Amino acid sequence: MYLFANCVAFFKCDYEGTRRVACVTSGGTTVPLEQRCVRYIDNFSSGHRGAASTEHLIKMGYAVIFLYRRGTCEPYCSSLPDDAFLECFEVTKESAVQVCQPYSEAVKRAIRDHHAAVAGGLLLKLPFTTIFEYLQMLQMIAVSSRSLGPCSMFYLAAAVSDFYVPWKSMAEHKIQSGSGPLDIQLLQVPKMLSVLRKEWAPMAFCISFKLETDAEILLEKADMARKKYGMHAVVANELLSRKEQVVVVTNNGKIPVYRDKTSSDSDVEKPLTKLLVDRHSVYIKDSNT
Ligand code: PAZ
Repeated sequence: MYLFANCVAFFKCDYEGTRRVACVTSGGTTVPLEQRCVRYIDNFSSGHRGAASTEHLIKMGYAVIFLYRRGTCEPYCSSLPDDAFLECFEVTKESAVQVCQPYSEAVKRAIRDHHAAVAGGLLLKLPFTTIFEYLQMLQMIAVSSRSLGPCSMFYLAAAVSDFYVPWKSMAEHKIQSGSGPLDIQLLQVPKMLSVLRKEWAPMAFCISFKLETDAEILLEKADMARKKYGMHAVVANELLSRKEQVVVVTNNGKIPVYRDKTSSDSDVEKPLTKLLVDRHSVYIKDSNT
């Protein structure tokens, strides 16, 4: 209920205007193995793609709902150490807390940019952990954003579990190790992308991501996903090169996007989001005619 109220309030302020709203999903979903969860299946996603893309989209005028895995990268934190709170701050002799000198500029910038985005109504961060939370929250966001029509964008960079244990067949208590080898049947997670496109937010501009480790099958699988789920674009990436290059697969062809290697602080998300925002502009224009 609280989440729904939050989303509605977030959208309402832009309803009269022309603000575009992107829902960026980020990080990996977990699959609990027990109802009183002690163990779960996880994946590698760091959330870097989603966090960096969020910053670029906000810079380009979007309001972003950042649906992210608790504990993964968040926008405006990339230049801070992993344990920012403990490493960036120190206690003075007078018991005041101050920023340690080497991090002074990075911390100030992160705090300033984050506060500006939140105070300006341009960033709403919603954390998830499990696949169940993720799908429920995505549905709620999509349904609440329906009234934005083509002005809403779904940028689905989260690594969503393919297999899960249904709640009803999940052990209630911690699985005992003395009972021999573990035999659990995982069911396939229903593909919610078609439901998102057809029912939850049929007018939204939808971009999904496809990750493979085998370059031979990547582009074909991305194009198959585009057609099967009716995506406007699928971003294809390989595990090892994902920070350097991606390929945007659309119905007009395949466009490679590279990180600018001449600059050390550049990322592939900058040209990627620019390309997708341009495509979104064309989509909005076509929807209005
Ligand atoms: O989160 P990250 O920056 O470490 O990696 C990004 C990514 C590879 C998870 C993303 O680009 C992606 O491909 N997501 C979809 C993965 C999939 O389900 O195929």
